[in-house]
Amino acid sequence: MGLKYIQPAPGFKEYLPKDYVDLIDFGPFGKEVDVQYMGQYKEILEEHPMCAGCWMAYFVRVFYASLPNPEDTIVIGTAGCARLALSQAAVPFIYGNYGDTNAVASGLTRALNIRFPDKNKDVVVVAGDGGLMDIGFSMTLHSWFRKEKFTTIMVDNEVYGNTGGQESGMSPKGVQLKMAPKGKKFEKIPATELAKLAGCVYVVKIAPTNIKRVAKVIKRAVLAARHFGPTFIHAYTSCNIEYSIPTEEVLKDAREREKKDFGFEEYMTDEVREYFEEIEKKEKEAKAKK
Ligand SMILES: Cc1ncc(C[n+]2csc(CCOP(=O)(O)OP(=O)(O)O)c2C)c(N)n1
Ligand code: SF4
Repeated sequence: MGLKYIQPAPGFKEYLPKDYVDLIDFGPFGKEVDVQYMGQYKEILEEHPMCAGCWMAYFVRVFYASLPNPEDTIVIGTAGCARLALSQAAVPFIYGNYGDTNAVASGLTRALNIRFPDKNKDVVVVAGDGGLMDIGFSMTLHSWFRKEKFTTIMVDNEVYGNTGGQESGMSPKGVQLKMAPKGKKFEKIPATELAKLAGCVYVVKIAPTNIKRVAKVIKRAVLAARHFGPTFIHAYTSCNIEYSIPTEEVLKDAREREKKDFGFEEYMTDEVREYFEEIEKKEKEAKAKK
């Protein structure tokens, strides 16, 4: 990882696959890319085997387009739908055992700090609601209590999608699923509230209806984790298959859920707020000078 690692030795470039060369020449490594130009440059994630029209797949694509320094990022995932795409991307990916992502990320973050004390190396966990709030619950919470400096992104499709429709702690109360036909008996776990209580310095709840806002919070979460402590994004990423949402209605569904129970929430500590104000002011000044 790092720009040097991505750049081939002189003379070697002509022997590399075209996809790789395009990534070096037209990809987002080492540059600022604006998420609204997705599709107009070589993306970190282009092909994946997730279901057609899956909103989680779209979110993962946006996630890669939003990383502040993709060349210095390692992504950790686990069993679940998202890893089908995460493992196809041009950013190093580690497959943590189901439930263990935040323990793996804790060790990795510490190791990177020892190996590269003067460089920023970003670790981001992207995993499902089952992986983070059910089976990985203790690993997730304890990484937050320990104030581990990495970002956790929960792609919440409110079901165990990858294994065919079991109920998750994040499924809404009353919902009937293929493998939970009696209906869920209790409310969704209040994940963002737990994150705040456990010490996350930046916490967001979001339905990805506004791509620029998604990009902004992902960048903020990674930067805040780099300097201050654990950060958490709870994103609604619907499952077309288990919730029978026709592909052409995924955005409509996301907008409806946004109104109902995924209204945008952004929490940050005072020191994180001051930090963003400072860097965003500098960014504006730099843009005005151009
Ligand atoms: C320790 C362990 N327990 C169970 C499984 C089986 N398993 C694989 S994916 C999955 C559920 C995935 O649900 P979620 O984390 O919500 O992600 P989604 O597929 O819905 O995106 C389960 C139970 C496993 N791989 N490892
Ligand atoms: S099962 Fe659901 S969440 Fe998984 S890839 Fe298919 S639509 Fe997406």
